[in-house]
Amino acid sequence: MPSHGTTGLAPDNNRRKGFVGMKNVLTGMLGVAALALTASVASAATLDDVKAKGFVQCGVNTGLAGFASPNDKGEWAGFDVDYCRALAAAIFGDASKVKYTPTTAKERFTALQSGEVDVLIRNTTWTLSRDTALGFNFGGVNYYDGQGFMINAKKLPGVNSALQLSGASVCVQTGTTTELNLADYFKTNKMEYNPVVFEKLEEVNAAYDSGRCDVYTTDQSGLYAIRLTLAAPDDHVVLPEIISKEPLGPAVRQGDDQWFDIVKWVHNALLTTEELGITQANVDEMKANGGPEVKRVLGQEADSKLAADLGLPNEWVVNIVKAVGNYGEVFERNIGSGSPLKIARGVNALWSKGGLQYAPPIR
Ligand SMILES: N[C@@H](CCC(=O)N[C@@H](CS)C(=O)NCC(=O)O)C(=O)O
Repeated sequence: MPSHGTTGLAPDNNRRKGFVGMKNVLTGMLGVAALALTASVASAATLDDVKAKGFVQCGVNTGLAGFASPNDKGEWAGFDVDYCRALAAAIFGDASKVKYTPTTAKERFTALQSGEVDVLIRNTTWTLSRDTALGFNFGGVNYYDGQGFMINAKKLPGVNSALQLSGASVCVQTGTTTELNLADYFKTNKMEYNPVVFEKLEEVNAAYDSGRCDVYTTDQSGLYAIRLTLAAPDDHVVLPEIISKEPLGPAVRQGDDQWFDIVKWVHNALLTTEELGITQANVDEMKANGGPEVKRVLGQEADSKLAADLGLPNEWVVNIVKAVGNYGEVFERNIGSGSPLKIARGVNALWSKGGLQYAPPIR
């Protein structure tokens, strides 16, 4: 595990790029002056930095099945991991050019602020304070989620609603919106609870599985992933209440619009290709024979500057789809019908199919 500082330095004072590039020049200068200078030097360099080192450093979970966890071969895999891979494919035409930094809920923001990671793609909820005080920008919502509760039905046989949980002990991970929503929900409903709080995911899971708490609360997607890892998954049920909005998405540091645009448009490209029926299997055929919109999206329009203006090679979308497929393919393979999680598309369906996923036009 990497260690992260806990100083919570303001992001503008804390960028690695500036420190590396200016290190020698600044030797001997006062620390305060150095920090002020690096703030301006650092602001627009993530793409250059990524290209120079030859890979994207992606902040992910420490291990959440379906979203980001090492597979049998020890390779990182999952829905969020495929977003990291899509980003690398867009930049380098090679999805393997990613290095992963596993982060707990608490560590993740320092990892992004400090420049240890270039992007955080780790079931992170887009909130106002993360967008402002923490200094981030969110490149869209790759998964619309909401917080839920899971109980052991054998232990609590009569419980079928969260409103019956007064007095329960509740396992929760610190550094999350989960912890805050939990407090709001019990207060609003005038119920008591006993929070059992841990920093590491495996500690929360072990505490719940051993019966140390009555309830597990986190994002619903997380509950489905965690249930599979319990000793007897079938004994556990997810209660029907969704108590919050958890729009999860990739986050970058403020101050680098080009990098923000790239992360945002990789997500939009995944959605757009699903909408246009461009898949991993047919992308070459679509590139050759598609209609004007398909050709434009796949970089085949004559004299197009779309990719160059983003700072990417012409076939960035082709390379994304070849590497990971479109959004629907990424979803189904990792967390949907083709995965052990079997999560329904639900609100994560495309807008044209009754869901919320909607990308602005690539033109
Ligand atoms: N979406 C929420 C919760 C995210 C979160 O960290 N959830 C936990 C529980 S599912 C998790 O992913 N832990 C994984 C880890 O620490 O590696 C947030 O952004 O605060």
